[in-house]
Amino acid sequence: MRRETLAAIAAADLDGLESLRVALLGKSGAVTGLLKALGGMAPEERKSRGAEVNSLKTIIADALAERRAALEAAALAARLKADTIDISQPVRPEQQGAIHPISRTMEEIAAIFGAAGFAIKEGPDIEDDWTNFGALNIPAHHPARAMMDTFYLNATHGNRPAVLRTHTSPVQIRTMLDWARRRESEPDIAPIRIIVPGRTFRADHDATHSPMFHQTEGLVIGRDITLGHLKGCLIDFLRAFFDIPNLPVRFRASYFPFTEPSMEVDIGWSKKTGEIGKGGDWLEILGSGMVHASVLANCGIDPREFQGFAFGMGIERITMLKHGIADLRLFYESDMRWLRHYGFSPFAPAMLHEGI
Ligand code: 2NL
Repeated sequence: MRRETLAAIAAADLDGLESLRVALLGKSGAVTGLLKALGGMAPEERKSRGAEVNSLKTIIADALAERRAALEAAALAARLKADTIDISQPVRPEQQGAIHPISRTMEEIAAIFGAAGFAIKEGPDIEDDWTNFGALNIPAHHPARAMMDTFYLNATHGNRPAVLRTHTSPVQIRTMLDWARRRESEPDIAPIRIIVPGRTFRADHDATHSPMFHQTEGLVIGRDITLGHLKGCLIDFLRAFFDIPNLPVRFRASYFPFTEPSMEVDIGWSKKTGEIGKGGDWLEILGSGMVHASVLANCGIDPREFQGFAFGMGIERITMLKHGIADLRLFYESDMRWLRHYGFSPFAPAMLHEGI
């Protein structure tokens, strides 16, 4: 039996080996049967037969294990031989993409304000006319609401007319509404400090206007936020963004329906050479102001308890200024040569510690 079994093991493949193990050592296997038979023997006979049968069992178990190890090693060696990788083969010619300059500017703004503790908020492109206009103190017959300037959708949003948002301000409106609602159960929640980058839409198309463009707005609301905070914050931002430590910044009284007082913010430049930071001329960069008491009230915030500032800027314009891009329309043409020239490396993201 030993001779026949060892010959069968030596000739078996992996599946055959398992069948042999069951047939020999399994519950009703041949060797198991011999072991069971020991029980019915006289003590003398059991002693000599027992030694014999147990040694047979060990020999068979060892032979099974040895054959299995040999078969598995051979299978692995065959796979390693078949699976070789040709490391001398050249890599596929993958192309490296680039970050669009509009995205880059919004990332830079996020890095600067992020370092100052601002959170980023986003919202939908389609809004109802109350969130886009009414809440912002823009009256019913204001020219900004006219079809000439605003894209109205052939639809309603809730039961209000739906529009493509004309600025990112509705995101701040939603943020204030949520904040006021949350404050009812959490009176000590942190004040609002957000920036809102995103797409905006106006029915306007010429050399300096695109029907789709980008803005970033900011909003800070707290118990004791002042015009001084507004000025310090925007001066620091502009100097970081244009990377000019003593960049001249000028605040000029203006008007927006949603802020009071309102100020436009100019930076120093040279009209003649286009150089930013010197030259004695002024260039308008952003709009700002203290959030109008009616806007706070529209959002459920008591203007006797809270106040704050807001600002907004057009991304296309400051991107053109910073990088000397002459024509707005090139941003949207998807011309690969232009994108490769003006794009930014995805492996060098906007980070404040290196200077923007
Ligand atoms: C500009 C001017 C500005 C704001 C935007 C704002 C938003 C809320 C309340 C009050 Cl929810 N104000 N936003 C304020 C002042 C100016 O943008 O020239 N943008 C391109």
